[in-house]
Amino acid sequence: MAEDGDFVIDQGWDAYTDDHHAIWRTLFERQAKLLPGRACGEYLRGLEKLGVAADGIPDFERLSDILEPATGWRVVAVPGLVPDETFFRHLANRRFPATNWIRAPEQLDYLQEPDVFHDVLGHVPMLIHPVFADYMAAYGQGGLKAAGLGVLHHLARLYWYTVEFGLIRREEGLRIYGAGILSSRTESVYSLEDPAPQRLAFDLMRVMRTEYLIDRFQDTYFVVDGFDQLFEATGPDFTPLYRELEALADIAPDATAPGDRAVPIELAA
Ligand code: HBI
Ligand code: FE
Repeated sequence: MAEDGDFVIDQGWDAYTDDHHAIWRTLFERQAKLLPGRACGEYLRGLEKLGVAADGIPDFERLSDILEPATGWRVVAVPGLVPDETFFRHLANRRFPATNWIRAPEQLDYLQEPDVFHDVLGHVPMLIHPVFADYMAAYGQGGLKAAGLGVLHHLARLYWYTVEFGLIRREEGLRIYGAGILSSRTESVYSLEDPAPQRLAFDLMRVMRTEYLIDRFQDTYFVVDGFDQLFEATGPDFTPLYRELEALADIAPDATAPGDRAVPIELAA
């Protein structure tokens, strides 16, 4: 499985200390209190099926042995952010590259680069959902193509506003599926309840035009109606879309644009 140049390392599960597992426990227990009623049901079921819990940093082999029969995905350990090309190739081959180290105690509330908590608590549970699992693989394939066309920044935005910070509409209200929110104590609340950010109905071209900032809460969240909508969005050949995008201006993270469909927070039944 490990191809040269794919940055895959051994997770080193036995090398984790009690302190490492204690940091995981602290972070997990915080989210366990917040996410019921905020995370989408598919995510919560994924967490349960994978046995991701407070006891400590999960063993990626164990997670992969549950994931693979369900959706073909495995979790591989990497030392941190890997080059875009490598990242997309892993996703295209249904390998989720998860960082193997955990943040320091003083970084509990924020860290720049994804650690094992962000990747495993945030991203992995959704990979047991068949449609989302297919979306992630399709995204990887699209990324390899986009890299070839030099339009990666457009696709990175799609990843950012769905896989990292996506919201989904349910009759009981808005729910979270984006990993960047699910793994953040503060943004789990802000994204659903704060009147400051705008929440817009998902629109593929609008998302691919919208810039993002990586070191603060989002000014804009995009809301999908379902994961089928997300998967179908990756259906068409993006080449003509990229040509269209080249002629359209980027949109600032906090800007509004013609055609935006605002989604109100109180989506009472
Ligand atoms: N590498 N390990 C890792 N994890 C990521 O989430 C990641 C990455 N490399 C690039 C990247 N994400 C983003 O630039 C994607 O949008 C391509
Ligand atoms: Fe992430």
